[in-house]
Amino acid sequence: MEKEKLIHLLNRIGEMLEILGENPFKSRSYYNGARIIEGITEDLKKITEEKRWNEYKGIGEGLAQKISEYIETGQIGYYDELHEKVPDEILEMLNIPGLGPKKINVLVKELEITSIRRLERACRENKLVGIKGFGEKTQENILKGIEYLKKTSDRHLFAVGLANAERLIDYLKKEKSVEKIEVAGSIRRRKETVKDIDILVQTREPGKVSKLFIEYPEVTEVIAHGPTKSSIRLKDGLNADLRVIKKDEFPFALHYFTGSKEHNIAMRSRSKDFGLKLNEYGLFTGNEEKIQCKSEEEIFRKLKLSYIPPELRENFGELDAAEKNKIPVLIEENDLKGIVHVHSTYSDGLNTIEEMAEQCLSLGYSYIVFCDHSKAAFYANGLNEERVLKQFEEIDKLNKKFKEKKFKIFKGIESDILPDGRLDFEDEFLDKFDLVVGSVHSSFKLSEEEMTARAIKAINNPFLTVLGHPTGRLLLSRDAYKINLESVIEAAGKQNVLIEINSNPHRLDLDWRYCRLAKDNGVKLMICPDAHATKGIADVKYGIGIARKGWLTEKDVMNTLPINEFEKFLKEHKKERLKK
Ligand code: DGT
Ligand code: CA
Ligand code: ZN
Repeated sequence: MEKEKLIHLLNRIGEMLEILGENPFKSRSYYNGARIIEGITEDLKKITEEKRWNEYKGIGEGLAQKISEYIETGQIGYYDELHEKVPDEILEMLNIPGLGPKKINVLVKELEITSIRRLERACRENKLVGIKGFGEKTQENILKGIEYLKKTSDRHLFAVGLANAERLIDYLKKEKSVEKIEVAGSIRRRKETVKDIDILVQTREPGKVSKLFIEYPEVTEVIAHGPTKSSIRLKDGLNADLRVIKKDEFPFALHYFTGSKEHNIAMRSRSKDFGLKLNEYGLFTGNEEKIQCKSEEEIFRKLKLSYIPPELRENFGELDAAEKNKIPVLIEENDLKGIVHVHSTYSDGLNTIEEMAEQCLSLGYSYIVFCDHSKAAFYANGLNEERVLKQFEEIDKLNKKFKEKKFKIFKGIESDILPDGRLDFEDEFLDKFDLVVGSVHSSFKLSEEEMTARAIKAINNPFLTVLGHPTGRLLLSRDAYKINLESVIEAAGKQNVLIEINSNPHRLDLDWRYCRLAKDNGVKLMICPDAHATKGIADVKYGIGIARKGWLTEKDVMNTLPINEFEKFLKEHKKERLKK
């Protein structure tokens, strides 16, 4: 926590310096410092106490002094000083996709634009076009960015919502009178983004629990405080609602507040067909008699439905399936046997091959597939043929050591899909890999036809195993590129190419809405963390959430295979594809 704030402050100092038009050298040293801190695994306090910051190349004396100040006081005076000159209204403009501090500096200087509102007006009045370094295109993009911001500003990544919900629930459990506590809403349904945290509690002491709730240390504002409903704002920028529910109403409230709204409407309509009424308080007969239900399962049963897991409650056909007893057994976290698509220090990862492998082993997985970037991704230190071969040597060496632990490292690559759809290596070289992920990392602005053709050309390459993050979206910050996913999925099905569910919480790409289409086209999936550090490996849990939302079972996802079968699968898959 402490470290993350420090990283944020250093980056912010860099940005404020740029906005103020200071020497770029200066701001770069702060960005650099933030990156170095991010990579340090040692205790920062210890380094400060032992005055060892000079051991870190890139952290000069001035920076060391500020870091030490933060470690000792929790603040940086220099940050506050700059913040006086660059208020929040200006900093908020940084949230506009595509607008960086350097451009903001120009906008402030030339047009006295000091807020998003003013910026929007200036764009609409066509005022940016005349400024050096701007143009019609930039102005258009900024307007689009502002629109995007408006649309998404009250939403948060699922991972942020979940972490906040878990912390808050742990805290509330301290109150001994809490008999039941559940998170409902979009977090329980594992939506990729969430607006707020909906918490339901059953307790004999509503007053005590809601008092504890509003005294939560992470509260920045109490929005409402009452005996059955309270609402707070958290420092991470999202709200949490607490509802105190009576014991015999709990399953009904849990079902209602889990939603989705569309699922609730369908459930209510089904109840009506049975002459019943369903709401957050209960299930009632025509003459208002209450039908007792002790659990959600029972509510579904009373409506002649099998249990519908929360992830499926999106009115995507789940009632029909439940009526026919056809709800699939959804994949679970511990079905995954191996980790596919991670980066190492060979390209832009923070940890070595050995560290990443050890982490997988300690998490109970039995294989890992490295997919570092290929040479076209020069910004990410992508590998050329020579460096790939060097990596292979290291992997071979490590595999000797891991053999007795029944753990294996596979050789993979995340090859760029070049703008024309070719992969980044010649076929003979691609043949050396156990697995090839192909991803688009450049030329995002192609037309839909061009982008679709690009992906399909890559799919037609017999050495491609998995299509990586198929839409390139970054949740809440960058829209998917234009691509016809239906055609891409169809092509993948024909060519027997797998599609990735990229589990990075910013991506969650393939989107859950397309998983069933993939399955219907015979496409298998791979749930990948795309981890750039040991910490990122655990992100596969978010991919599992998406796979569950997409109705997928263990059989649909290939890295659920145990190590021997996985190895066999890769070999046979390659053979099959080459035959076609
Ligand atoms: P979000 O936007 O990420 O917070 O999504 P939800 O689904 O958590 O939405 P929220 O927090 O507004 O409401 C929680 C649940 O309460 C929602 O999933 C279903 C239920 N609900 C809310 N408003 C309505 C409504 O007007 N009709 C029905 N049938 N249910 C509702
Ligand atoms: Ca909600
Ligand atoms: Zn990638």
